[in-house]
Amino acid sequence: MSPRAFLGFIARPAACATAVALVFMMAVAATADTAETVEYSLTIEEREVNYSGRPARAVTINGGLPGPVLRFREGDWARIHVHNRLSVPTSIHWHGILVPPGMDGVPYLSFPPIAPATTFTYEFPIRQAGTYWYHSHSGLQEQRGLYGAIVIEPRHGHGRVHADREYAVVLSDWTNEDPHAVQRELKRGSEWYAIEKGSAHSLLGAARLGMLGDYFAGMLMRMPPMDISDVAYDRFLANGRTETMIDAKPGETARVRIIDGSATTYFHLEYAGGPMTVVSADGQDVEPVELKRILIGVAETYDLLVRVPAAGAYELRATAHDGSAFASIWIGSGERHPAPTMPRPNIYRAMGHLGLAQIFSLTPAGAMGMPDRAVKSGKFDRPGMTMHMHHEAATPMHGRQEMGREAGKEPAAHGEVDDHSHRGHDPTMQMGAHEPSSADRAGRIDESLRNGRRFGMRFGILANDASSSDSLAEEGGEARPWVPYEKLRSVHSTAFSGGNPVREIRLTLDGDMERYVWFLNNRPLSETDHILIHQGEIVRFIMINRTMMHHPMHLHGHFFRVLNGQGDRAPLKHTVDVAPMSTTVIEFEADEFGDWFFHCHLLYHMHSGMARLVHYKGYVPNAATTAVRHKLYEEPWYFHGLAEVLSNVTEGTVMISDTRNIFRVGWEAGWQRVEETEWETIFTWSRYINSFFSVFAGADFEGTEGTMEKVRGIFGLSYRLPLDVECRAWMDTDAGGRVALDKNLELLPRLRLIGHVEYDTRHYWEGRIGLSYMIDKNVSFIVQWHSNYDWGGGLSIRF
Ligand SMILES: [Cu+2]
Repeated sequence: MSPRAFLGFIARPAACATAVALVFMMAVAATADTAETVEYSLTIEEREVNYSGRPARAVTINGGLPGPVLRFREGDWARIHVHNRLSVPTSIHWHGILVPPGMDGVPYLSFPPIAPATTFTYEFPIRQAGTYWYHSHSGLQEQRGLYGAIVIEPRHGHGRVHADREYAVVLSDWTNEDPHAVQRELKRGSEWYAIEKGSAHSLLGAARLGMLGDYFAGMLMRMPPMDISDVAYDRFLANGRTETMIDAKPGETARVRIIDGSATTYFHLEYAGGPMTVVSADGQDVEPVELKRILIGVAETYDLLVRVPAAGAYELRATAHDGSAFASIWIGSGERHPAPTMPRPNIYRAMGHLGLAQIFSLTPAGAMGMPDRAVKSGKFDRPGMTMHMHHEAATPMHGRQEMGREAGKEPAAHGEVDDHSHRGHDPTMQMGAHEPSSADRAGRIDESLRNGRRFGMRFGILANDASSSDSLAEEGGEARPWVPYEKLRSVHSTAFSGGNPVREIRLTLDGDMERYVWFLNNRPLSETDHILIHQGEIVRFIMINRTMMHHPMHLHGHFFRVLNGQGDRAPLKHTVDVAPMSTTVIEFEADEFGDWFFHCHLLYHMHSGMARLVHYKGYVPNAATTAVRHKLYEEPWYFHGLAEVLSNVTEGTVMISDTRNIFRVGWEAGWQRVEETEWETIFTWSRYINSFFSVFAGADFEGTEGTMEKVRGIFGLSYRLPLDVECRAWMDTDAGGRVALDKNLELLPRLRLIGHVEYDTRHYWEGRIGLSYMIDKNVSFIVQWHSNYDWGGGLSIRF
């Protein structure tokens, strides 16, 4: 071990020490210049871990989660041997590191993945300094722990700012569930995670906040209920622990390199010992800026200077963006001083502007107020908010308006901010009015608050509703700030030298929370070829988010300028948050010839289609990669079903689906108040067009007892009407037809009203209405009146 590497080793936080001790690290004096070859050996294998009192399987690197901190100096030559001891292929991507395209680690795109029981050696020059990280790009391994920090010292000296010590901290989210089960749960459109993490929506919840207007406006416009994140987690981790210690000396200045290595979680950071000074973002130096609260997006990094207080341990708290739980980094030692509790997000606030055009729009994009033709005309190309926002959330607009000018666009027509003055006086909305205490006087933190699923066990009527928190605040306001991009200013000019042709690429970010499909320009990766760019041109991506979620968009192999109102000093980043219903513009010089991935860094979004291949014209990957390239575009099929078994009737569906195709078998059979059991089975193949609209064809079988009486071919369509009423209409081969309407209404987080009515041209009206109460993830209790079979009760089982 070289002296430099050894110093790096001892300065590391204790949490990593064991993992690091296992690293076989060797620095060899290289022949040319002073460049050194720095060699690491990383072994990937499964291990049992226990974060919540229950054992679970993790994927570890050299036995650790996270893996060891990889340290280099700018100008080094990196040689990293990756041994795969899993039973499935793996890969490691060096996030934010400028590497040759074949070393980037994206399976089927950069290289064939690393097969089980084999070793792949990555080699590349270190061309930069700063804080970065690495993670698996195979399957969902990143969710299981396959990630770690990279720290690169500048070639000369110790950088621009002084710090007595430095620490790398990888934040992450942990679930005991198999991540594939998580993805499947998301695909079946379950509300269970929202209940578990206390962010469910309901009619009574809206009423309690005096926000029924927003609730029904959202429903009228068919807006999906807003949520900050998709998954409920068991724990949030800092360097693989719920609490990690930084044992700095009193009065010192510590440089904390924060890396958000989560699969899906943004964090709010706040330090009990005072404001934090951001000195670097995504590894690139920025002019120091002091901030009290910072929102960090998935896959981003920030270097923060914090002062170690004269006495005591002060908490640097990383609170999950959805407010469900947090991880703690204690700085210093002695008496503990916890950071304040963040107010939870008020996700009842409707984001759109209620208008007739939106209510009666035919497409989801139109209902969001951002129809395709308006997007194509360039109406949403300026960075910043695209929609009418409520006043609290509009604060960052000032900075963002400037951006419009910078990008050569018209300044924003100032958002006609709705005043909705009656709302501002709701006591529950006062930010930080009284922050519930998460710690007692001795600084002990209630351990249960670290469990992001704790609301799943609460059965009080509003216990798991988004309105149930003691303190709520608007997104983007002072209490719950958005990402701090407006304040980031590069230490040097990042302007391009000029004269190069500019290529503008407009990308809408689209999605459907219910089917859990995520798109760029309304298409998943599997339906696309690539984004073509040319060496030497300036490429500008205009990203227009038409969803209610944040998407951390990451471009491999490049740094891009984020047009944030800082002109020539626009910061350079590798990952950028695109806020809900807003536009973010980035630009870069195409000088890294190759094929590169561009995707949302929310793991389950990427795997549901929100990704593209960016291809330099003329680039040809090696033969082994070309041979497997088609696998990049493969998509999995998901199977799930629902069976209702009541005392008078049984109904259900079983389906298998990919992004566009849904094969479904549905049945209904009733026996109460009729002489013989009547049954119907319907087979359909649906083609999904968008979240409102799909078309289908299939066959309808009807009979009584053991006799089949009718078989008809059917074809029709499904459409979502305003107020979220699902309409299904079909014609059949006997010249008949049927129209059915379905409506669900969440009265309480666990209790929903279910209604169904249908008319068949041949013989009948049929209807049912009832209540369904969600007991857990897979079981609900149902009481229902059916027009043919009268009252009944029973269970609904999801599988
Ligand atoms: Cu996303």
